[in-house]
Amino acid sequence: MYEARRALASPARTPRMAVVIGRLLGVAFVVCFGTGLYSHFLQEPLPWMRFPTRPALLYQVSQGTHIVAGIACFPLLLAKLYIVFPDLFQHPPVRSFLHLLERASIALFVGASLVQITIGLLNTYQWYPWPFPFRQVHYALGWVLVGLLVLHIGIKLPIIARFWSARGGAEPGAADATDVTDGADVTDAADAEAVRLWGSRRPSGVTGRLLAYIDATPPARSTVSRRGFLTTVGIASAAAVGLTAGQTFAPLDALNVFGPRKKGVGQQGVPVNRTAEMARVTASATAAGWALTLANGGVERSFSRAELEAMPQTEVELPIACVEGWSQLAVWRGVRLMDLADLVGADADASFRLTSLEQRGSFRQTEMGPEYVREPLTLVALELNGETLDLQHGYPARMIAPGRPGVLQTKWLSRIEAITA
Ligand code: HEM
Ligand SMILES: Nc1nc2c(c(=O)[nH]1)N[C@H]1C(S)=C(S)[C@@H](COP(=O)(O)O)O[C@H]1N2
Ligand SMILES: [Mo]
Repeated sequence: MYEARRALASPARTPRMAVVIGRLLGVAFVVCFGTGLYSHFLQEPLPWMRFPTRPALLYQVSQGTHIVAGIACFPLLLAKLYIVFPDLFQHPPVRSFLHLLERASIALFVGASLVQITIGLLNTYQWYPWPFPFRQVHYALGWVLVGLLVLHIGIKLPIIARFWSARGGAEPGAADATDVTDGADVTDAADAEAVRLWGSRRPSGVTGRLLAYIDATPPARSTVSRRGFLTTVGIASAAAVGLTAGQTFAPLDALNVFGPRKKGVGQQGVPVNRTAEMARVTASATAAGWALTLANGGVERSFSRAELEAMPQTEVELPIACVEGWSQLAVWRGVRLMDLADLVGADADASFRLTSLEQRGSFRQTEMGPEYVREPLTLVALELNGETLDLQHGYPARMIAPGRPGVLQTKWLSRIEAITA
């Protein structure tokens, strides 16, 4: 076992490097969890929850950050696994019950992390090759991962504290001692350290002395240097992030080669996720008799598109910000929702339910809290970027409100009703 570990030795495989990469990975996980929770509760709010409607770009930024930090997890997690790889083969594999628990928590942590980032990434490409519902599983795994992260930090706290700063391992006798891979000066104290930190040590006796001699000689073929390793991880992370972040952050748009959507590509310069054909609304959305029904208790009023056009119009600049991370700023024009709410005498604190012409599909009906209903930027949009709303973008009328995920920006509206508790 010791020989195997030695064969895997590399200057990049040190506790210090594990801490350096681990810190970045930890930050990325926490950022993903925080922004993920925000996205979750926007879509499934607890009854008392209210959300900020400004800045209007809030969700675009938070979900864009989720995807960017999520994508950065790929190179970082691979780097981390590379660093601790020899440590995954400890001998004996299980030393005690506590050790078994520690090993099991690591196995679960690694496995769950890989599943989480993989299904997340595939989801952004709208590829669902698994038989379980993505959101529920991704949400549950988020909690599992945060729990395991806390446990992991707790267990590794001595190493983390010791190697937190660059000078940490460099105290006399400590640096080489803890660095199982560095060869030179491996003493018995060093072995003890190696066991404590990495859980493996040299055998005793003649073999041990022989290995000590080999240890003292630098490895024949030089493996990855620390600097080389960090540079590689840095370039990989920058590439993964830089080549996709443009789907959210406009200045990077030119570099967006891997993101599933491009800014400006689609009808009226805005990408389309689900088309009218997919939603099977082509006939109903273009029917001459279309009308939008506003309801509040027993009060109901219907408006044709011409009647909506005759009402006071407002122009706003708001993004479509998809849960999958892409977003697109656009100019919308239409009737303020609060004006329509007043026409049916809705209470100021009433929530609304929006229903699409779509007959099936998870976005057929959505709900909206009073903070969005009473927000002057919230429109029943009739125009997009200076033209009549394209059928693909929700003609005859669609919802557009600030700070909400794209899934809640209901297209092909048919009915808007106050929810009476
Ligand atoms: C440790 C890493 C991650 C954590 C802790 C995490 C956590 C979460 C959470 C809690 C949600 C909310 C789920 C819900 O609405 O119920 C979420 C949503 C989402 N995450 Fe992650 N995530 C991680 C990594 C990733 C990665 C790597 C990607 C893609 C590159 C990704 C893509 C998504 C997407 C697309 C959603 C929106 C789902 C939807 O509303 O339909 N996540 N994430
Ligand atoms: N009725 C209905 N509205 C919908 C959807 C849908 O499938 N059906 N898709 C939503 C999603 S996921 C997004 S991101 C936005 C995209 O709006 P766009 O196609 O105008 O860009 O519409 C939302 N509104
Ligand atoms: Mo979306």
